[in-house]
Amino acid sequence: MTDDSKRPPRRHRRPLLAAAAVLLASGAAIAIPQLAAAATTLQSLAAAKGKTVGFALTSSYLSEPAYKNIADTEFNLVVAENAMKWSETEPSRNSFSYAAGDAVADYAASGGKELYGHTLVWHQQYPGWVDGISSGTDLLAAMRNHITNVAGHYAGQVVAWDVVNEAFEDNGSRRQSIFQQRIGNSYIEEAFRAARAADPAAKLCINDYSTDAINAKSTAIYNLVQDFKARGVPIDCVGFQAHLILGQVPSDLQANLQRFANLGVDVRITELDVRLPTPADASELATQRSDYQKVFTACTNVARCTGVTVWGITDRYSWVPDVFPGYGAALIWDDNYARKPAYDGAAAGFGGTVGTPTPTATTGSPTPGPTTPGPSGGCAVTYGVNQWNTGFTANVTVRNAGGSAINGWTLRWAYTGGQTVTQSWSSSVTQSGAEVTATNAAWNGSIPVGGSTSFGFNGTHGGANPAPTAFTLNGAACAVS
Ligand code: 9MR
Repeated sequence: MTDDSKRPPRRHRRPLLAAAAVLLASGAAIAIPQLAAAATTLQSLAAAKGKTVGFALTSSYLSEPAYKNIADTEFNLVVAENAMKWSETEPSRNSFSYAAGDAVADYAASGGKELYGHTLVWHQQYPGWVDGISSGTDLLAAMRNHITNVAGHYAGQVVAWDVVNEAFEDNGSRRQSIFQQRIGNSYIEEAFRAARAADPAAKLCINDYSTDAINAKSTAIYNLVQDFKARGVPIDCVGFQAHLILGQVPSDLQANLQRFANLGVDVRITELDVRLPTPADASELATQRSDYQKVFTACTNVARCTGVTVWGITDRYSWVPDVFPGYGAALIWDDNYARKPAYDGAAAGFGGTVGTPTPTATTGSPTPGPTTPGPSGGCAVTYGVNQWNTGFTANVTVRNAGGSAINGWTLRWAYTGGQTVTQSWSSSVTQSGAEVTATNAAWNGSIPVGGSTSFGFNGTHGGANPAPTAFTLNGAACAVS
């Protein structure tokens, strides 16, 4: 983590304005500095909690401006989705290939983001030559050599490694991987010892899925950590992948994280996504928002939770539909890079105050939550409406009244009269309770300084149809007319 990312976000801009006013009143000729919009991002919220928020990067997607913009601005930790796995880094025995992994490391370094290493030993995505090794002694030598080289190569760059990934079955027994079968139970501690020797500064983690609850599998890892600690085998952290299903965040997630923390290791949510049957409807997206909030909240509430990593940025490139046909929409940004309600859930779980609470079956109708206004003056919104008995058509014009071009926009407002958006054009509009989020279409995301764009939608109302009184554009409050 860079020193910058540890610094709490700057909140107090008033003294600067007050000082400028005093100077102006005194007749001094000054240039008033351009005040940048203090947009709340996931990484600013994470940094304020002393945590990191990460994403799994596939470097080729950085050529898409929308992907890169989100990667650049929202996260302060990066993990390679695939580029540092054994098949990528040692495709033939003792011949190492770091180009793809280095691209991820370089991206992290250039943006001042932490780099998380994934993964040194795993029963998937290892090269075919490993399968040809029949003796335990030889496989142990090959595994040590792999770890020594790869962890050595990234020493000084990674903050942590998933040293061993997915070593257990759901019933708590050891997975019968080639490492387990040839080397035996000791392969895990051998891997951790080799990693410590190769990179003494990196935190060494064991990582797995379906361990988010207190269950047989997580208890097997708990027992392993306890045993390693008792015997002096190096281990510093435990990763909980959290590949979750909609509405199924374990109620004991936080308690589970805490019991590991109490053993004296760090914990982390390492691969979060929340899959659902596609296409997603508004109610599922609201549940997903709540799920994200629960996971981020659990991490917030456990001091030794270093942060949360999401397993990708956009639903467009998620691994989920390939592996679970008919499921997807598991991430925070949709196929078109529009923020989903899950974003607000994540932000709220890290203490952000954007958006509204998610309505649930037990809480009844949603209550508008607090909003975080940004500085005004950067945008101006005109909201016009034609209405009849229970229906209406709204037209919204967004003007860029700021000093720099807008490239991609999200406009948010709250409906206080129970209105529901039914159909939109020239933007993608989603609604979660009272909160409405409109995101640019592919063709109208750029608004030059002084320029404007318009979009519209149909909706229903229950008799009263009060116009929204506040809008935010990319997190900053807009003037309203
Ligand atoms: O997201 C990864 C996908 O692109 C790869 O094809 C897949 C290969 O097995 O691995 C995916 O990432 C996995 C991660 O490395 C370990 N935990 C489960 C993740 C999802 O399968």
